Order: sequence, then C-alpha cells, then structure tokens
Amino acid sequence: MFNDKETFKQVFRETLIGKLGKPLEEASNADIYNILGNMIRENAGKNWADTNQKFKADKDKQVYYFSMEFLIGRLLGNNLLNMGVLEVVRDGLTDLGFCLRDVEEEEADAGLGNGGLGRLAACFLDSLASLQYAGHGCGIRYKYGLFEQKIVDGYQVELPDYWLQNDNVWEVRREDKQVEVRFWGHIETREENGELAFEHKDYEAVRAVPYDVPVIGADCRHVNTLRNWSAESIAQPSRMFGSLAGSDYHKYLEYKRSVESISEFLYPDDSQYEGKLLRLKQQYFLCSAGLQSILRTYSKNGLGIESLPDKVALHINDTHPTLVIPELMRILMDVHGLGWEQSWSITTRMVSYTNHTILSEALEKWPISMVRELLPRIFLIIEEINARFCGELMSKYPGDQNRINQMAIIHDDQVRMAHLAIVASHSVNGVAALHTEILQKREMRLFNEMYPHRFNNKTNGITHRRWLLHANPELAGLITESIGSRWVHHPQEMIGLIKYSEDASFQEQVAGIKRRNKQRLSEYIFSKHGVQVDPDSIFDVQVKRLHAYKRQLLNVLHIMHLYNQLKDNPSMDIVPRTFIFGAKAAPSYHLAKRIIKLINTVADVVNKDPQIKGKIHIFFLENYSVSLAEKIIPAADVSEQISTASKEASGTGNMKFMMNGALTVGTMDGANVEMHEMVGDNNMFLFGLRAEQVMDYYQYGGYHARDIYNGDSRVKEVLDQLVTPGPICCNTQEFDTLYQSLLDNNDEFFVLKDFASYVETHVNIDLAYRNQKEWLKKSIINIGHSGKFSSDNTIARYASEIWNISPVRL
Ligand code: 4GP
Repeated sequence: MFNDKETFKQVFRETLIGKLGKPLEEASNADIYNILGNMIRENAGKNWADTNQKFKADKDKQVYYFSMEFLIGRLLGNNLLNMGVLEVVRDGLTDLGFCLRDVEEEEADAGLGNGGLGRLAACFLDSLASLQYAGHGCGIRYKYGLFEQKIVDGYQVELPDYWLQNDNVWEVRREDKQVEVRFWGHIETREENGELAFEHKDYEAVRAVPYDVPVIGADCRHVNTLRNWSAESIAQPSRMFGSLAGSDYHKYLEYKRSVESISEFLYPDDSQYEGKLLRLKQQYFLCSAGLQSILRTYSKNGLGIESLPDKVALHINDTHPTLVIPELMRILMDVHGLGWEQSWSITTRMVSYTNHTILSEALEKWPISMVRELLPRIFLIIEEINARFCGELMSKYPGDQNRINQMAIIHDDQVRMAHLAIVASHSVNGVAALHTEILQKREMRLFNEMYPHRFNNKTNGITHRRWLLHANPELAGLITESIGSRWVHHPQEMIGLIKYSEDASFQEQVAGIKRRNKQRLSEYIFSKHGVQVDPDSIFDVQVKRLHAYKRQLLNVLHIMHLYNQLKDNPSMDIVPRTFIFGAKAAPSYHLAKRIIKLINTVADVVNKDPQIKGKIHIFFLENYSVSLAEKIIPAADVSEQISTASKEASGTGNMKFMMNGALTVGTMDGANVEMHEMVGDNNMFLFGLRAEQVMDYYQYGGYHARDIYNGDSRVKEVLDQLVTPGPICCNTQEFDTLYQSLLDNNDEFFVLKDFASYVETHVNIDLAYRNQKEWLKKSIINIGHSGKFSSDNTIARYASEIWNISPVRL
C-alpha cells in the first residue's frame, strides 16, 4: 500500500472511510494521524512477526535493555523514515490536502523519561533495530509522563502530562503475556531433600500486563519490541479478599488504587517516604515482570536453563533496574531449583550495567527495612550476596575493615544499589572516556582494583536518523548530494564533508539551510507564544534538564553582564544574539526552579528595554521535550555545554547540536572532551576549569568564591543585582538563595571561578561569527566529525564487547 503514491492515496481514503465513517473532506489532522499511525503499525506487523519467528527458529541470542525510562518522543515521522515510505506518504497527503508536518504535531510526545538517560535508551532502541540486532527494551507504561511545564509569571508550574489521553496507536496490549508480581508478605522456610526451600506467603499480587511497541529498523525488515509493563489489579480479587463484602470491599478498593499507582507516574517525588516506596515498587515491578516474561520466552526454545547466558543478555540502564539481579537469582533457585553457585554463575554472566552519573544524590540507596518488608525474599538474597562478597573481601584484604565498609552492599542500614550492580555484573561501563576514567580512578576505585577487567568505556551516541535525517532533512539532503548516500548506513563517512569545508558554494548552502531552520523556529515561537525572535541574530541555545551542575546560572549571569555593558555603552558593537533556554526542573528542586525564574525575569527586563532592542533577546521555551528539541537543535548557531568539568557524565545534546552544525561553547567535560579531540581548538570554544582542577578543589579546598566577588567588579555587579532592589530584584527574597549558593555556600559548581573565561569566550564567539566564511568552515568540520557519535557505532561496540551478539539477517 505504500509502494507508490497513488496506491497509498487510494488505500488511505478507503481506510479512513472504513474506520471513521467520514469522507476525507471532513477529516481533521488528528483523524489523519490516527489512521496513518494505525496503518503504519499494522504494516510493520508482518515484519514484526517474521522477525520474532526468525529469532525463535534460529535461537538467536537476545539482549534486553532494562530501563525505567524510554524517552522516545513521537514515532510517526521516525517510523515513516525507517520504513522508507516518508516521501510517498508526504506527497500523497499533500495531494489529499494535508501537510505531514501538521499531522505529526497531533502525536503526543511519549515523555517516558527525564533526560539524557531515557533519551539514550530511545536512541539505542533505534540503532539496535536498524543494525538488525535482537535487542529489546523493557520498561514501564507510565500513564503520566514527566510533568507538562507551564511558565506562569516566570515560575515553573507543573501539570500532569496525560500523554495517553487519546489512543496510543503504536502499542498493542498483550493480555496473553501477562505475569504476576508479588509484594509484601513473609517467607516460610522448610527443608526439602536436605536443602532449604523458601515459600512466599500472604503476599499482595499485582498483575503486570505488557503493551508492546514495535521498534522498526531503518531500511530493513527487522522489528524489535519495546515491552512496557502496566500494573493492574488481579483478575480474581477473591483470592486475596474473600467475598468482597463489607470491609473487604474497601480493602479491595484500597488495593486496586495502590496497584494502579505503580505504573501511574514517571518518577514520583522521592523526597518523602511514601514516594520512595513507590519508586522501589516500580523498580521491582519492572524487573520481575520483565524477567518472568523473558524466561517464559526462553523456556519455549527447549534449551536447558544452563544455556541461558549463551542466549540472553540483560543490560541495566543505571542502577534503577538492579533488582534484576536478586530477582533472577530467586527465579533460578526457587522456581528452577538450581543451587546458589550455579545461579550466581548464570546471573553474573548475563548482567551488565551502565553508570550514567557520579552525582552522589543519584547513587541509589534503599533503607533495608523498606526492602525487607516490601520484598522479603529479594532481601534475603541481597543479604546473602552481601555476606558472600564481604567474605571474599575479608580473605582478599584481611583486617582492612575500612575498605570492607566502603565496598559492602549493605552498610549503615542501607542497600547500595551501585555496589550490588557492580558485584553482580560482568561489565560496568561509563558513558564517555573522561567519565569512565573518573569511575575507575576515583568514584569506584576500590571496585576497579578488585575487578580490573570489568570496567570499560562506551561513549554515548545519538541516532543520526532522528537527529539529522528526520530533524534536518535539508541538511541530510545536502550531505547526500555531496558525498553520496552511503553515510546514511555508515555515518562515520560523514567525514567526507571535511573536504567541502572551504568550498564557497557548499558553505552558502549550509548557511541557507541554517537560516531557513532559524526562520522556521522563529515562526513556531511566534505562532505558539506570540514572540518575535530575529532569525538573523545568533541563536545561542541551552536546552537540557535544569541542574546546578549544568550551570544555566552561569549563562544567565553572563547575559546580565552583557546587559550591564550595553546599558553603560549603548553603542557597543555586538552581533545581535538570541539566547534560547529550555529546561524542566524537578518539582522539589527549589534552587533549580529559582534559576528558571531568574532567566524569565532577566528576559522580561532585557526584552522590554527599548535601548537594547535588536541587540540581545532572551527566550525561555516552556515544556522542553523531544519534539521541541527536533525544532530547536537544527536552528542553533551556538550550543551551550557548560557543565562544571567532571560532572556531566557524557551529554548527548552536545552531539546533536554538533551534527546540526552548531558550534560548541563548552568545558572539557563528558563527551565534549572527545569532540575536542576530533575537531581541535579551532573549531570549538573551550573555557573554564579542567576536571582535574575541579576535583582537586573538592579534595583539597582552596577555592574562595568571595575572593572573586570582591576582586571582579563584573561579578560583584551581577550578584548584587540579584539581591538589591532594581529591575531584576523586585523582592529581595526572590533570588537570595541563588546569591547565597554562590557566596555563603562557596559556589559548589564554580560558576564564579569560570565566569571570566566564559565571558572572554563569548567575546570570541561574537568576533568569530562576524567572519561567516570561517564560521561556516568550523560548522562543516563539526558536522563532518559528528558521524562518529552515531549511536550505531556505540551499539556496535556494546554488541561485540559486552553482549556478544551479532546482527541477525532476515
Ligand atoms: C545522564 C547524564 O547526566 C548525561 O551526562 C549522559 O549523557 C546521559 O545520562 C546518558 O548517559 N544521566 C541521567 C540520569 O539522565 O538520570 O542520571
């Protein structure tokens, strides 16, 4: 039906009438989206079934990527692209009087993730399918995604993101694949044939129902599965609640509510005990449901349980799914009757773990009382893993109690999930070279000493299909025109663009594409927010989660300084600049929310100032999401990657901007370091402390933020503006926490320390932009090198070096 435009049009018309009972002329964009989405999914259905059939027949090794987040965004455009029918559909719809881009806008963003970690998982799914690996996602079908952000009077307000309000055309509910997950209760032990047997009694049963989403590979017939689990009450409540009469009925209702809450929200606020408990429940729910279904599939291939590690790999995306480890041990021992040693050997050969951050607040720990009560059998297993591990440590480092305390899995009444993950995984990887080095030499040094071959680096990547071919089709077209189409399947071949970096006509075309992308973004901003931004100004963009270490504050302090300069000297010659921000702050992260308020306050003052008009403009785009990123990134000239060195594990936004020709202003942090290795000093704007210096300050002290405040009048001026009545500060309480964090709390993230070099770098950016030929040359060099950051390369390395799998040819 997608072979040619005319057939598509005919089938589309018929399907529309058949399904909606209305003629095309009366259809809305939402109708078109719905029909088209369903057609695409049904069309992929055959390949989906064939792929699964092939896996089954050949008994191919399968990888399951467990993640609490899959920030997949919209699927329509990407699926059309991967199926190779984008043009047929776009042209066909145009003939029928519809615009595909408008139709795409009807799709809700699947915001099932917070930021980098979840988006990485989504890029990996695309690469796994496109490279024809048997690799699947295992996640939770949250009814509500990350909150919808509104900006009201400059403040962030969080609204529920009910992304499932309309039907989700991509998913298929698989009731036949449901499993049961058990919480609470107690464990009874008895002896059976000289062995201890464990029985879980009086548990609360939860029904886990999977919703499968096809993950369609590019230009191949390969379709993998993203299986998202939904929590529901069990079908026969009388099993737990007797007759459902009288008070039992209320207990049942309470049970039903508590069960459904498991897959209700992504990341509930975990600052409260109740929130923490819910998060732990979500984690076990995912791990148990996922594993049970994997083992059920495996058992159908007739191979013995001892071959499991040859046929299944389990990857855990950060520590959130670490309970896969004790859950697998439980199933192997309690269900399959294996002994501890054999179960441990199987488990450790199957599990691998990626660490995504060294921020201590993100290193998960659970109170043992909570784990023991909620998951009694799992707790016993974790205790046993810990006892055996500590025994090993004692024999390896006799008498070194300090080391044992530092490394133990259970310590201080808490279960340390990262330690459990490291001890039970055959591979532990960081996500950029610098990050892995910090893990090995500092954060996890003791573990690296104990297991030197376990640690390895896998620098992150991004799918060039979504972030270039789909988000920036004009640039993708120009690349193909210049170097041919091989790069689409071999993105590293984009390096061939370097030879055009000084070619005037090529430069002009790149400039034209950028200008049109900026124009489109400006039109979008105007249509949504009624604000005019000038597409001829430099678009200087920082879009990412809001966090102190990512230093949006440094960016806004610099803008305040620029404003002060312009006020003092209105004729100062600068290239007009539009500063664009997009960021969500965690609802309970007060400092981050103040930074959002500050950005909006500064925007309000600067944008309204007639003296400044046309020179600088600030715009905060609310509700940053994957689909917004697809509009913003191709339009950016400058990419702000300005985290405190050592803190950003890798970053992936940095790669997306680079691929779309923006120049990076950045610190030597995360994957910026590797970008710099490729493009060199000339093609990036580096500034600030290096990671070693930052870590030395943390370790040995010696940094005094107040000295900078006293010694640099520019810093003093902007900081004082935060707390003394004036245009920025109407209420002296408003920004005092920011002021205090920088001065009284000695500026944990070295904002003031890096201020001078950041300001100087921005002067250089202004100067560099004036020379368009040089600027475009740098931009093209960046694009050319960016192919190395395709997640296809990253996934190929995970596949061969961690999972030991090869592509499956259909
Ligand atoms: C993020 C890291 O902060 C980011 O540097 C990295 O690029 C990304 O993971 C993917 O590896 N971490 C998270 C998180 O999103 O929730 O810890």
